[in-house]
Amino acid sequence: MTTRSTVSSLSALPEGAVVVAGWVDTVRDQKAVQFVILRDETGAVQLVTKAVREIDPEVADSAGRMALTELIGTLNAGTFITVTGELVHDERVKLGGLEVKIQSLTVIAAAEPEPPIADDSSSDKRMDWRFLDLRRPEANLIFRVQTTFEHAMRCWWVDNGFIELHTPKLMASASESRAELFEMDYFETKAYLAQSPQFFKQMAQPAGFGAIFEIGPAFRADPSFTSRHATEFTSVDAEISWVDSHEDVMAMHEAVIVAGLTAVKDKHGEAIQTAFGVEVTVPAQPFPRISLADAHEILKGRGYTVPRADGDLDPEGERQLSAYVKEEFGHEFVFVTDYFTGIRPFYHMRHEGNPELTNSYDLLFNGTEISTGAQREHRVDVLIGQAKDKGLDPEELDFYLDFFRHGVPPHGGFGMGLARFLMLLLGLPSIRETTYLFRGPNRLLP
Ligand code: AMO
Repeated sequence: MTTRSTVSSLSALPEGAVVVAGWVDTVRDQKAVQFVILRDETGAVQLVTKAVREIDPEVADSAGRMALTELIGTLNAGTFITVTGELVHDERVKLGGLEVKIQSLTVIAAAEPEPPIADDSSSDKRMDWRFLDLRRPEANLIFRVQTTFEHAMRCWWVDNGFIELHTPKLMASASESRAELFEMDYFETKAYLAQSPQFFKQMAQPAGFGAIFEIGPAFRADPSFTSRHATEFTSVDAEISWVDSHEDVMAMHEAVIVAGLTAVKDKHGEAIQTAFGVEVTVPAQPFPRISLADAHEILKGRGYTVPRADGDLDPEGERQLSAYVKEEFGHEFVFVTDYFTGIRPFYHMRHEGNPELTNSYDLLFNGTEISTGAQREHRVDVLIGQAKDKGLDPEELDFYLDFFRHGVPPHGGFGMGLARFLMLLLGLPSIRETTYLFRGPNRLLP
């Protein structure tokens, strides 16, 4: 492996010989001197060399220096190179106060002269050339933030005795509803892509696992073209035994988010401020909680009546409610609780004594839903009744209903869209930016 110093490590190195490697950002080919801005995954550095335009027999290796000058003159932006040179610390150099004087330069893979995208290319064009788009330092930062956030959540779960699962994504039935379901041929039968790990994360409860989490893919055949929907997304899921209500799920959920955001703020707070102009806030616990019924009243008080007949919040309602919470509590998160039964899946537990309400919540972050959570119905006769109420055939759900026939603790959990979380954290316009490779109704490439 090439022994190279990453750009970000240079400032701590003494002056002297170094090898750097990366891609050419820009070349400034002046008469007497040439500058190359080299980027790698950690930053950008200025490389410099005197230009030698003709052979001078008086100067040692002037032929070699001239060949180097010519080579630099042909470098296209994007070309991957390795450079051996001399590191010099010089405060006058704007870019990081250092530069590398080039001794030799090797082209590893040349880029074609016309880059297919520019800074002002459309989002679609950038997605077509996502590997080039991802070279932008801000894009690189997004996925570093994602890594830190996931890692911190995972650490919190591991520290608290959770087991990590990888549940199958090929299923014999729908996992959320028959809407938005991808169906595929599967030998002599049909299979469906998992819309959520819902059933299998619940299965861990009668399995006696106690508390589990999973970060994995979920699929929805959703034909919409919004900034927050994808046909494949990364779902962050957790499920815990022995909950008294959805309150216990919310307490775990907010603790995990606080752990994730604390790590992100520590590690990337400054870089996020510089790149996106966003101050990362570690939210105070407990997050505000507002029942769905109260949310409607609050919105009415602000002059907004939610247009949906079923009572679910629409995107504008979510924005307005978040604005209210920000004004009243200075908080970026709000749990909207006790959703109406009509807009919740059959497996949500209903209120004791009020079957119109469920032990469930949505979590809104900076104006948009990022998560759904609930206590689950674990009493099999009640569960069958609720499935029938929703027009589902209990026979089709038999494998799932079996989970509740041989002993099961009360339990609950949540599912959260990772890309949505990052989009709202970084103030970006779409989950396309926070998904490594976005999948939508008309995007399967690259
Ligand atoms: P729900 O369907 O609300 O609940 O999904 C949970 C969260 O997943 C994200 N999400 C999506 N992200 C991108 N594109 C999509 N098409 C998409 N659909 C959903 C959102 C959403 O809030 N099984 C339940 C969770 C549970 O109760 O544990 C579920 O999947 O951020």
